[in-house]
Amino acid sequence: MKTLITLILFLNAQNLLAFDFPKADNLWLREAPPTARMLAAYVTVENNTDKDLTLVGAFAPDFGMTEIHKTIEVDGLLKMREQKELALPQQSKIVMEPGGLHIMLMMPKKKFKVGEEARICLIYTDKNGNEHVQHLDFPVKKQ
Ligand SMILES: [Cu+2]
Repeated sequence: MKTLITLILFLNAQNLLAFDFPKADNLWLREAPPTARMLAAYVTVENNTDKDLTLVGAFAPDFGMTEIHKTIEVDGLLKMREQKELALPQQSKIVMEPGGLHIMLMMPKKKFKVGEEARICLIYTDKNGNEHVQHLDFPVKKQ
């Protein structure tokens, strides 16, 4: 019985590992003054898998709150809007970069210096509504 349970756990773990995540490139967390209450991170995710996905959010253990935002201009003012769902069909990509889409990291629990990394996890759903969490390490860089 114990062997069977171990085998089932092992197979489940294999299934989790087998999930094909979008390719993540150009990851970086923008260095901010030590007093900053909000930091921004950027990444390009390219869906080369055979599944249509939706990016539905992010979380980061070193921050109290994490959202995906888009900077938009409204009447000459720059505003940020939360993006609760970003479609990422097969063979498409989402580009996050300064002035546009970004991962907004709020309430930092520690300070980040250039050369360090921050763990940020992207949450995707597939067409069956299953969640898939991609764990990524973002190097801290100067802007
Ligand atoms: Cu923002």
